[in-house]
Amino acid sequence: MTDLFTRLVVDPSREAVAEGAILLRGFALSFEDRVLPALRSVIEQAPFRHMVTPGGYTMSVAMTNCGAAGWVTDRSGYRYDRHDPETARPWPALPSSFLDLAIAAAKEAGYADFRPDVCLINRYEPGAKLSLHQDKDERDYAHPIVSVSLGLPATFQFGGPNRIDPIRKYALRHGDAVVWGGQSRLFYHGITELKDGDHEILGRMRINLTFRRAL
Ligand code: MD6
Ligand code: FE
Repeated sequence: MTDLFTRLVVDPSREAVAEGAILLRGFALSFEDRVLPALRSVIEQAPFRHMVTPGGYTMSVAMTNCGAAGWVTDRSGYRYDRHDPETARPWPALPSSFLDLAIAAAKEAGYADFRPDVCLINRYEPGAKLSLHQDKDERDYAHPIVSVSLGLPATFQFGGPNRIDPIRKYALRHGDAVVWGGQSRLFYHGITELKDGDHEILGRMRINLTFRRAL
């Protein structure tokens, strides 16, 4: 059994992004048969919606959630809410396929104890983007975040601890997973405007699942 560092050096599907952050190319592909039907069921119970930022802008990315709470934004701010504000009901539970995927990816990246309690689901249609931001609404930054890309490819921007730090770009494709924590947990990142295209399974969209331990 080779150690994590050796695997990172020799395995071309493993790419170091930053201290504590690793890109696992194609990691989600073997989960896709279970994850896609589960995703469909979550979306039926908690449909995508375009949320409004505290500054009053409607986000181009449509969002929904599953798990013990969901990430929401409105004029009063960003927060995790145990209920879907649209329906006043609890968010759908985390499907077992989602949990299995997130736990396996985190373990592969060296975070063997990661147990997510929430999953934010982002939907990008052509032209949608997510401006540079930090993920800082979670209670404990010791936990990593697992991010899974599905559908159309996107350009992921990864910066540093300050908004003005230099940015590197990574192409994220269907089935790629990014796990990040440690030193880079609060680094700025974003997604540039999605290019039009037609993915063989998901059509004209990109879906991103981000798993966190939020509560
Ligand atoms: C996206 N992802 O990939 C947006 N945040 O659509 C994120 O904002 C993100 O991928 C924290 C950790 C991983 C991520
Ligand atoms: Fe983020």
